[in-house]
Amino acid sequence: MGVVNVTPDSFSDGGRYLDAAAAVAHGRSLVAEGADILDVGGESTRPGAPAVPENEELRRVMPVIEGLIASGCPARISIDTSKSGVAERALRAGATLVNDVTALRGDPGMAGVIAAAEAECCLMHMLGDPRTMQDDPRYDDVVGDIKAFLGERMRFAVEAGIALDRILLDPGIGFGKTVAHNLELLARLGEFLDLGRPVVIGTSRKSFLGALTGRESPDDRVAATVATCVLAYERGARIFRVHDVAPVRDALTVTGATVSAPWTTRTSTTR
Ligand code: HH2
Repeated sequence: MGVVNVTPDSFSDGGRYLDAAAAVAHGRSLVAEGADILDVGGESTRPGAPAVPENEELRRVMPVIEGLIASGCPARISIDTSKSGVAERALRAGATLVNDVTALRGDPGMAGVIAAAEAECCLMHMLGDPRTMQDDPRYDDVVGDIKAFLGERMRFAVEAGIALDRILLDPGIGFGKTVAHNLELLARLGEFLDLGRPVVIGTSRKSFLGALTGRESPDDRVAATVATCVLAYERGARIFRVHDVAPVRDALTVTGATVSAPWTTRTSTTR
């Protein structure tokens, strides 16, 4: 899943693709690099980010979604929003997935919009909201607490009419988590497979990678991002929300081939 941020203030690429034509070209280049899904977003969720009014979010994302569809983009289009009005317009224009970082808690109309369109949805865990989430986040057991949360959100979504097989789950790396929380989530990511739905993981260029490597610029965290994606793949994640598609695609191609390699090359002498 390649990230197409149409925002002035996203933490790693804010302001780079504000112009719709530049964002469409960027999306197309991510598809050329191997993205199967493009996640188009018009509101930053970085810690402390200001809320964006609906009309402004629509003004940012709609020309990009329409431009991608008009250009015959072969990737699925995801709309990264927590507003039902934005999701509805995006789905009508051809998006097929709603990536809601509030997991259907932000807007009471969201679940109904997704259900009516028979769209897919990604339910992500966040502690609090982007303004407060990094203020001393605490858990009894970070994996157990988030699993329980995602299970409850999944039941809510199904009761609202969203088919179970349209639901994706994301533990929300960086959304109300310390560095230690993020590392434990990655190390124990396989436990989320118990919930029975595909696991999405979004580590791309995030600040915990900067804290670990000393890389201050998000642009310099690509190798660290690749390492987390390889690890997450090995733990069972299958959708990787990233800014740098080509290196992650190569790394996952090799990881996937290795993990699923048949052991037919063994001979009695090498055993
Ligand atoms: N992370 C970001 C935004 N949306 N969605 C999901 N499902 N999972 C994530 O981990 C996730 C997400 C933050 O990254 P980015 O879009 O680059 O930054 P910003 O929110 O500042 O636009």
